[in-house]
Amino acid sequence: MEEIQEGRIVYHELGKYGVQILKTNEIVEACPSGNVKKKKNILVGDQVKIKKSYDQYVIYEVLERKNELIRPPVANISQMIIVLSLSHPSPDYMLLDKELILCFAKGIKPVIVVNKMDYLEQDETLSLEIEYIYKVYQKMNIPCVFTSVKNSAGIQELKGLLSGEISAFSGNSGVGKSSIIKEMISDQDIQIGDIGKKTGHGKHTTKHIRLYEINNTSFILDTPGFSSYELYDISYKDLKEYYPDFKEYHCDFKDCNHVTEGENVCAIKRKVALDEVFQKRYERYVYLYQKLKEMEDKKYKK
Ligand SMILES: Nc1nc2c(ncn2[C@@H]2O[C@H](COP(=O)(O)OP(=O)(O)OP(=O)(O)O)[C@@H](O)[C@H]2O)c(=O)[nH]1
Ligand SMILES: [Mg+2]
Ligand SMILES: [Zn+2]
Repeated sequence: MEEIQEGRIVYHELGKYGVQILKTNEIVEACPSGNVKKKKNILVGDQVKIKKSYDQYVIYEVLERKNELIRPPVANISQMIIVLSLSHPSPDYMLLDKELILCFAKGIKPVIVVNKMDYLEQDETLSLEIEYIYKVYQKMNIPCVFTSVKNSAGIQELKGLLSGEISAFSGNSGVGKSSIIKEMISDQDIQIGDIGKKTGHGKHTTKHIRLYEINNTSFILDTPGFSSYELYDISYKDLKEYYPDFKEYHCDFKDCNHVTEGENVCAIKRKVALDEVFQKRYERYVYLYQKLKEMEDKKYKK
C-alpha cells in the first residue's frame, strides 16, 4: 500500500505541480491522475491528496475549495493584498475598485498596500494621492499600509497583517509585489523586474503564481501583474452590494441601483453632488455598472 499524503499546491509550471506535503513541509513534484484531470483544473492554493506510484507522485484528489478566483487563478485564499504604487506606475483606482468588488463578493478580506512611498520625497504633490486613499478607502475600514521597499518602511506592519492568513498579492505589473515579498522572505529566489523608462509600466516579470510559506500558519502568493482586468461572475444588479461605502447613505428607494437620472435622485446621488472625493468613486461605479449591464444584455439577446 502506498502512503496517502495531504498537501497544498504551491506552483504550477510546465504541466507539473509543486505540492508541499503538510506533515513534512517537503515540496515534491506531482502530476494529476487522469480522473482528476477530467474533473477540474487544479489551482495554486488547492489542498490535495497525493500518493507515490512507482517513483512518481500522483494527485488523485482535490479537496473542496473555500473559494476560487479566475484572476489571479488561485484557490482557498483568505486575504487579498491589493498593491498600488504611489508613482511609477501611478495608482490605478479602477483596478483597485474592481479588486475590492471581487473581495466583497467572494468573502475575501482586502488589504490595500501603497508601495513606493519613497517617491513622496521627490514629489510632494503625491501626498494628494495618499489623502485620497485615506478619505475613500481607509474610511471604509479597509486596512491600508504604506510601504517602501527602498527604506523598508511599513513592511513589518504588513507582515503583522499576514499572520494566520493565506494572502494573495495582486495589482498592476511593476507596483512591487515581488519586491515586498522578497523583503519578507529574503532567502527565496524571487524575480524583480524593471520599470519601462518611457511608459512607467512594469514588464510582467513574475510569470507564474507561487505560494510561499512565512511560517506554519501564514502563506503568501506572488502573482503576475496585469494591465487589464475584467470583472466576471457578477451581475450589474448586485454590483451595489459590494460597495460598503454606499450603504452608509441609506438610499430612499427599494432595489435602487443609484444610477437613474431625473426626478428619482436618491440619497447616494445627492451625496455625489456634494462630495468631490466620493464623486470619482461613484463615476467608476457607474462605468462598471454600465459595462456589466451591456455584457448581460448581450447574453440575453443571443
Ligand atoms: N522606488 C521604489 N522602487 C521600488 C519599490 N518597490 C519596488 N520597486 C521597483 O519596482 C520595480 C518592479 O518591482 P517588482 O517587484 O518586480 O514588481 P511586481 O509588482 O512584482 O511586477 P510584476 O511581477 O511584473 O507583476 C523594480 O525595479 C523594483 O526595484 C519601492 O518601494 N520604491
Ligand atoms: Mg512580480
Ligand atoms: Zn439609490
